Amino acid sequence: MSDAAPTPIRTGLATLEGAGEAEVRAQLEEFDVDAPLVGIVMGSASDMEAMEKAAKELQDRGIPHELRVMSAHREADVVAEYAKSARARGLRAVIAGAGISAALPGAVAAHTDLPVIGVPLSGRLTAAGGLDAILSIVQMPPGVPVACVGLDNARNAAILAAQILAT
Ligand code: AIR
Repeated sequence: MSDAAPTPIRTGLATLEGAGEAEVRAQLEEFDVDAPLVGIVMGSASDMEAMEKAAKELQDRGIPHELRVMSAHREADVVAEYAKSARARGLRAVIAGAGISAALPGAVAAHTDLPVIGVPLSGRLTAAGGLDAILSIVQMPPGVPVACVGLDNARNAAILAAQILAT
């Protein structure tokens, strides 16, 4: 073992030793390490069972996330506000699941430049076994893309979000 003094902990703010330590610790505490990096949104509470699989995958990977219900059609203003503030709140990607006329991923993408991953959902109201939601999500206009995973495959959306965070 060396007798040398231990190397002080360096942070992006200062060196954690001596006179400034209390201030540096106070600043470090302002960083919320549990702040969500991925937002999971869905058009209805009836989508929760399918979309919870994304949350579980992120949970298993230790990626902080949040889960919200908001409909692109029933609560358009809520969706717009959520998307507009997403980057400033620290989110790095948004997973959006919806069924039937599944506008939610596109509505989110309209208001943020964060990557948006759509999850088309088959539900009790679906036409053509989920093809309605698939086409609603995939057929975005040029310049406003969303990614799209397979029908009801929220877990894949979470894996893709994790890959985006790792780039
Ligand atoms: N939805 C809700 N607002 C817009 C759309 N497309 C979708 C939900 C859900 C389906 O409508 O994502 O898959 C049925 O919703 P609910 O609330 O009637 O069960």
